[in-house]
Amino acid sequence: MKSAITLSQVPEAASGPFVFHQPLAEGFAAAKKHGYDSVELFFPSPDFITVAEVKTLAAKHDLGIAAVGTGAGMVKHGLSLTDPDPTIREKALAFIIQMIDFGGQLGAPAILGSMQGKWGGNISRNQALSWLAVALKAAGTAAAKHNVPFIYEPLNRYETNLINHLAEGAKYIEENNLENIVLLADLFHMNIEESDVAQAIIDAGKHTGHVHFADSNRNAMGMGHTDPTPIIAALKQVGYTGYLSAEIFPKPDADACAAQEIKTIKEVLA
Ligand code: LER
Ligand code: MN
Repeated sequence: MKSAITLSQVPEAASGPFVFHQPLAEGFAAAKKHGYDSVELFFPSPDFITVAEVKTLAAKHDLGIAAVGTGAGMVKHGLSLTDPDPTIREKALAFIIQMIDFGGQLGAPAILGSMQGKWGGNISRNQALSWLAVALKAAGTAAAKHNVPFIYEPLNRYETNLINHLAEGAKYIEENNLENIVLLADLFHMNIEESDVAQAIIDAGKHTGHVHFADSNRNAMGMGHTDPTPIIAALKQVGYTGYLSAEIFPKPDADACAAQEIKTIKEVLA
C-alpha cells in the first residue's frame, strides 16, 4: 500500500476534508516534505490546469497522482448523475468523463462521490440507481481507455440515500455487471454506517480499489477512536495494494495533520 494526501483548489470546498489548499506548487512541495508517495487532486473543473503542468509538478517532486476527485461538479456546478432534469444528468456525465480523461492521462482514476446525488421527490430509489448504473457503465468504459478503473464511493446517510455500505456497493456492481468500477472505502463514512469496518472490507472482497484513510471524526488517523490495525489486516486479506489517502480535515492545521497521518500510515504498514 502507498500513501496519498489531498490537495484542493476548490474555494467552494474550503471547509471540506482536504489537507492542502494553497497554490498547487506549494501543495506538491508540502506533500513531498511530509514523505507522501502521491497526491489526490481536487480541482474545480477538468480545464483548471493542463495535464502537462501537473506532470511537471509530479516529476519535480517525485510524487504519483493517486486519484482525481469530481466533487466540484456538485459543490461548484450543481451537477448530479441522478438529478430529475435530464439536461443536468447529461452535463454531470460529461463533466465526469472529462475528469476521467484528465486523470487518465496522468495514470490516475477519477472518483465519484457527491456527484452521485440522491433519490427523492418524484424520483424513486430504483430510478436513481438505474440512472447511476447507466452512468457508471459509461464511466467504466471511458476509464478503461486509459487503463485505469473508475472509483465509486458509498457515502454516509447524511450525504446520499443511494448506497451507504461497502457490501451494498459490491452487490450493485455485480448485479448490474458494472465493469472496471471499483469501490472507495472511506473510513469516515464507514465508521458511521458499517457495524464492523474491517469485516465490511472483507465482505466487499476484491471490489475495494481506493481508501480514504480518515479517523472516526475525519481527522488524521490517530486523532479519533478508529483502530486502524484490523482495517489494515482486512485490506491485506483482500489483496488490496492501492493508496491510503488522507482525505481528512486539516486540524489542528494542515502541517500537523499531514504529519500525524503519515506517521500512522508508516506505523501500520511497517
Ligand atoms: C468524497 O471523497 C467524500 O468522501 C465526500 O464526503 C465529499 O462530500
Ligand atoms: Mn471520501
